[in-house]
Amino acid sequence: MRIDIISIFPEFFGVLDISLLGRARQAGLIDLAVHNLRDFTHDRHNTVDDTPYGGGAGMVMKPEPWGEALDSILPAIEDADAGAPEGGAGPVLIFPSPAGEQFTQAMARELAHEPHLVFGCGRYEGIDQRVVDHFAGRGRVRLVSLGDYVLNGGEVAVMAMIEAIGRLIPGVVGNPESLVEESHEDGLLEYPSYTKPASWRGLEVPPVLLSGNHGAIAAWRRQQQIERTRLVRPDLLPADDADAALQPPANS
Ligand code: 6GU
Repeated sequence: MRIDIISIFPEFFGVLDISLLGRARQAGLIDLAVHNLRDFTHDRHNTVDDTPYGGGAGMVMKPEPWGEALDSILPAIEDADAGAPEGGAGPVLIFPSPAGEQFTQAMARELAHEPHLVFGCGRYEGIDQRVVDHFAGRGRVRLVSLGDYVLNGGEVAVMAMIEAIGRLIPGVVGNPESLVEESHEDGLLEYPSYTKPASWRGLEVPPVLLSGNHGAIAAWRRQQQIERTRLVRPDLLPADDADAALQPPANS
């Protein structure tokens, strides 16, 4: 997968050199480039923002540097994709924004299949809306929010999205089985995990996990998932049919 990031803080993404995603890049599974938005300005101060039309607090990111930065990334892709079918082809252009649709595990799964993602990190009060409108005609544009709170800019949000998406790319996580039994993969929170020692500071590992009874262990884990989800995230359970979650997974 090819990933391009545009930001006024390219140093933010240095951590993508290390850990799981760093290894995935070294292995050639992820081809990632970070672009400095200020490289696409032409004034002495490398200005990327200005006051909002209509007044109000804060600053808005100017459209021209964004236009040039995205132009420099997108046409190269259209060449690379030459011959690809219309619609559904070309990169997905993602603008992190608290005004966007909510990022979910389902969206991460969907985006993990894309050959090319472009992330445009806004700062200040956001990017001139015409950037979004213009590029909506040239690619698939999505405004995406991490959740209902406000960050200072898109960088941390993009880091979270790339980590969630990147680990779903085949080969990035060594043991694909470890991706299955996780929070949100089956619509429930994950069950609690334990390792040795069996007794620690007076706390015992639940005996069923030491029983060797795989059926009983699976049933206990399922029960724990449902209880946890009911307690802290009841919104994840089917509203009119909460008992549906009590059914074992179809493949067990
Ligand atoms: Cl994607 N961006 C910003 N600036 N704030 C956020 C967010 C994104 N998601 C939640 N809050």
